[in-house]
Amino acid sequence: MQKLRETGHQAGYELLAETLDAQGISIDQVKEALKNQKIETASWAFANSGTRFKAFPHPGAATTTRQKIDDAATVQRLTGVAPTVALHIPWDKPEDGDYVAMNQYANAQGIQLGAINSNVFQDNAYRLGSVSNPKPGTRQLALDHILECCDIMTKVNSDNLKLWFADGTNYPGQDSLRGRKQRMEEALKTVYDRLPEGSRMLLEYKFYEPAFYSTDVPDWGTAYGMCQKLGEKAQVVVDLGHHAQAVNIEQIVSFLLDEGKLGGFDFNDRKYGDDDLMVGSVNPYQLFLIYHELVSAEYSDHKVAANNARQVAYMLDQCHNIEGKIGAIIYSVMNCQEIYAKALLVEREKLAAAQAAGEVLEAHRIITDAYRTDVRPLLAQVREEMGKPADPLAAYRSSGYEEKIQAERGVAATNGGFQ
Ligand code: PSV
Ligand code: MN
Repeated sequence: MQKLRETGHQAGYELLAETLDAQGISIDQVKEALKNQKIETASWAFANSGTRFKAFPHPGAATTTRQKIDDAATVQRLTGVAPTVALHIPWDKPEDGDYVAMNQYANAQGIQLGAINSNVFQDNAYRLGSVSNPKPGTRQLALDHILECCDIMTKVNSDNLKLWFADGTNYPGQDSLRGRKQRMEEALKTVYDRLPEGSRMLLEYKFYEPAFYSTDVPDWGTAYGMCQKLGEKAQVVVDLGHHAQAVNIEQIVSFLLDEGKLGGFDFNDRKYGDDDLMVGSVNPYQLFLIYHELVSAEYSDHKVAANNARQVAYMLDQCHNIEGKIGAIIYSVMNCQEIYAKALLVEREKLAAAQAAGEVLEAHRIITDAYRTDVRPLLAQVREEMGKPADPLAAYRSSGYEEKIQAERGVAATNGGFQ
């Protein structure tokens, strides 16, 4: 494969361009879409992480937010499609409290700060939950934190407030399920009314963990219902690791798009639980089918779905426990590029005709043909046209950045589990 990568991509690119031309697909349109693709990185993915058993320290892993910003800027420099980095508060609270300076620092490194993620799951006060907690004082503590996140958004020019709640119960009878729903809705309403001008609230769902019996926003239907009540600035986030096995995520995506309620993605992959592995590493076909729904919506004449598809916030929410950080994040971005490119190659008109005629096998074949196309020469061409390395991961490995941060930062101490 190494040899194949080194022989250049020109012949493969030209063959694909000819094929697309014969199919009536504009290669320029495909390349334009790929150049405009955006994937947000997450600050916490640059730091050490682990399981509840052990967090292995990776030499050079970021410990400060400035280091995380430096690493995110490196990913952007090499890929050109990761211009923003999401923050998690208080993990990314500046020591001097100066968010404006932190934002300026990020901009000077060539990136913008992205979604502000609140954290209402780490304090001791949250044993029985945050905004759904039976105690009013704890609910207020959590609410104050989320409202502080709204203020931070204004300081760092962020348009997205991302909310995930660990709230739930461990035992039947522990609390009133309806009571918890009502407390959650009340808090969300207060936050919604305080969203900065022009921003969105992105609500994440997760079916279990850390709560084991009930979770207060367990699925997309609950998140959708809550967002629907709140108004148009509230939308649902789909984290690929937050479903039971075998759930059809692409169908959820299609439903939300059709309703204009898809806010964004937390991209990752998994085999069993919320494993936070690299996106596209275990089930790239699922990722392709999700991207196919997005592309179909974007190029459809259904206005709501098309507009929604253009505003989706794509983010990597992953934990790199044993494979190193920055290389893994670059590779994840490349996976998103590859899968998006394949989805752009679906012969959509032919597909619609096959579907209308009830030609099951033909419709399926059109989809799988696109999935099986080797788009790496196309992406190498796109990257070169963007002034980026054809193989960002190889470029990272030979850049000396990893050696530099290892020498400068050393090996950070970690505790037993998730940091
Ligand atoms: C929860 O599992 C989650 O996916 C949420 O997005 C959090 O904000 C993130 O992980 C980081 O803990
Ligand atoms: Mn997530």
